[in-house]
Amino acid sequence: MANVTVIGAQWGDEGKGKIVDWLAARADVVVRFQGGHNAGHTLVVGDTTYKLSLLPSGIVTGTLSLVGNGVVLDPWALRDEMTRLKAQGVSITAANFGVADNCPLILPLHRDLDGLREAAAGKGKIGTTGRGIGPAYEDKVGRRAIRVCDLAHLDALEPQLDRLCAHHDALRAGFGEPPVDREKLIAELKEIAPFVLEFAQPVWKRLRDVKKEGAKILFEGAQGVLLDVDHGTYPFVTSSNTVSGTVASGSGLGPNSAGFVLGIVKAYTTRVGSGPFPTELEDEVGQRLGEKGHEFGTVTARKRRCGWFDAVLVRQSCAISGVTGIALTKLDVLDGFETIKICTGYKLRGEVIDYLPSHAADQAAVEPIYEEIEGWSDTTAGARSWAELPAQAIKYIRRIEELIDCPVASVSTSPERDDTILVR
Ligand code: 2SA
Ligand code: MG
Repeated sequence: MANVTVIGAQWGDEGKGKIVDWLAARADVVVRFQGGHNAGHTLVVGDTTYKLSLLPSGIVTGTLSLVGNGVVLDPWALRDEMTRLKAQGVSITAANFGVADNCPLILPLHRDLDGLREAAAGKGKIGTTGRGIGPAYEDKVGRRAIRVCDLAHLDALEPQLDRLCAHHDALRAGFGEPPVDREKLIAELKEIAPFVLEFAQPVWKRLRDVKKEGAKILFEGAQGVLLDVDHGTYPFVTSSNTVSGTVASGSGLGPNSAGFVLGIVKAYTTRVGSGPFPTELEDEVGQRLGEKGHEFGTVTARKRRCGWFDAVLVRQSCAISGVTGIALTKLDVLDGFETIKICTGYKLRGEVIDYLPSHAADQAAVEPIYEEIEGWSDTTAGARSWAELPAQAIKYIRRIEELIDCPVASVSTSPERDDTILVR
């Protein structure tokens, strides 16, 4: 296996966790390159379920796991997650885990602001995970962030705190909130600093070194292409670039390191949070998909919105992210449907289009054009070879492949690690 980049090709929750876990066992290093603890990756290994938000999935298999500079890091959330995983028997040490020392930190004031804004936005809210992700990225780009490396220089933090607090105090005042409690913030940073610094390092350099030794690198994306801050359903997006191109800037290796770009694609569509969703089903069919697919957020336990497979969106995601092949997941959720619909195009004010337009109003106005195919009554759950799949299920997969203009590299038929069909 060469290097592999795993990204979500829909709105996240495509089942990346399972695929990444499977690939991690065959990689030497697993790297997170964007997002933060808004991600929710569920790994099922035997009888044990691991829920990861910030830690790269490689940690469960003991593979070297690195958090790249493109991530925004909440050190308290990191400590909690580590404590939880260690209690499940996972070993996490400075030998198998590292964080980039140029990672911006998510501070309590970021979480405050995320919550205040969402509460004030009412119906116009984004539906964020409330983890402070957006405000932390804003401060990074606004050159006011406190970064991991600053934790080793807390005595020299005053000028930075001035800039940071001037900005946040003004925003907080707008919400009728008191200014940032600087003393408290410094005390909290002092308390957490030794924990984070144990793992801090120039990750770009670590990667360069392991690359020289011929290490196979797995880049683990979070969320999905449709949540990308540039290419997604703006403004209903996350605040990072979720596309494969971020591998380079978010980890410090060049763009030629991405290797095989694997797009994870769910056999239907889900979305959590607000924003346009052309194939959304607000009827009993959507309900059935949600129940069969256990569609609840890993991090926030929010109910996910469900709908038919949208080939227009996935084709677009695959193109934007240079996807080499897709991993189709949760096929078994479609077992037993008499007919299954696939969205092949949109109608926008009477005109047929084959892509998702950029403007939010147009995205909300597109009407899906469906193609209907016969379903299958046999179960695909647990299938591990093509031979075990009903003919109609194979037809469905082949049709998806055709419509999205990208080959299917694997099909996943249950949350279990080994219930996977590799397509050669
Ligand atoms: P944020 O918190 O600023 O990143 O939220 C902005 C939008 O991005 C969406 N988003 C997600 N969508 C799906 N899954 C995500 N991760 C968790 C999971 C979510 C959870 O895997 O289950 O547990 O609820 C994720 N993270 C961010 C979010 O819904 C907003 O639409
Ligand atoms: Mg998820």
